[in-house]
Amino acid sequence: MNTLYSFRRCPYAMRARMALRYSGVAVNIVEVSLKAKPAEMLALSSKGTVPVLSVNGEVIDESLSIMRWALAQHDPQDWLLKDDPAGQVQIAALIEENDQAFKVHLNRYKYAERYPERPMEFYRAEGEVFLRRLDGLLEGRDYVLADHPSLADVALMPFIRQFAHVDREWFGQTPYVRLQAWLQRFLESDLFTSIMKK
Ligand SMILES: N[C@@H](CCC(=O)N[C@@H](CS)C(=O)NCC(=O)O)C(=O)O
Repeated sequence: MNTLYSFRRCPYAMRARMALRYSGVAVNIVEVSLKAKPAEMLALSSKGTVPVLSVNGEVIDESLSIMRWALAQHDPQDWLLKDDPAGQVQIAALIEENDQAFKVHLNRYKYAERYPERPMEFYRAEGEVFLRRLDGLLEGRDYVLADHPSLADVALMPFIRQFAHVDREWFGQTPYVRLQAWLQRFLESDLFTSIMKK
């Protein structure tokens, strides 16, 4: 049986669960406590982060690799943009920017009291650059790289959600109305609601 060690509210685990669910691959999801990680998970991957996928004797312990593994099994809506090499380069670049730079800004904005060198608004403005960029990509289409979701949309969405939810009122009054609609569409999607069920 395929097992995914997951934590419901972890954005990396969310994106892995969405890709697995979309691909239709059956997985048994084990909700772990980050304070008391199960020994069997640590035996598979000693770095101790979720998500971890154990499948046919193989262990995949990076969320993006889990997503790519799932899509290699089944990708009915072409999230990989398989006939669009330029789009594939953009997928990788957006995810890289999200996981490296934006994630840092998000953490500092969310936990600004831990970074008292600067006010919260400073960290928020740093993250906002990425929001503006994504909003620009959504001009004339519903998803950031195509008129259907790609790996980039799904990989980024849990992080944009976190950023938006630090101060929903602030996010709601920004000029990024396309990004707001994009996020709302994901939040209401069967895909997202199904992976967040308790
Ligand atoms: N690069 C990893 C990052 C995963 C990650 O950092 N997950 C966090 C939870 S959101 C975690 O497990 N942290 C370990 C801990 O809190 O003990 C991935 O993409 O899978």
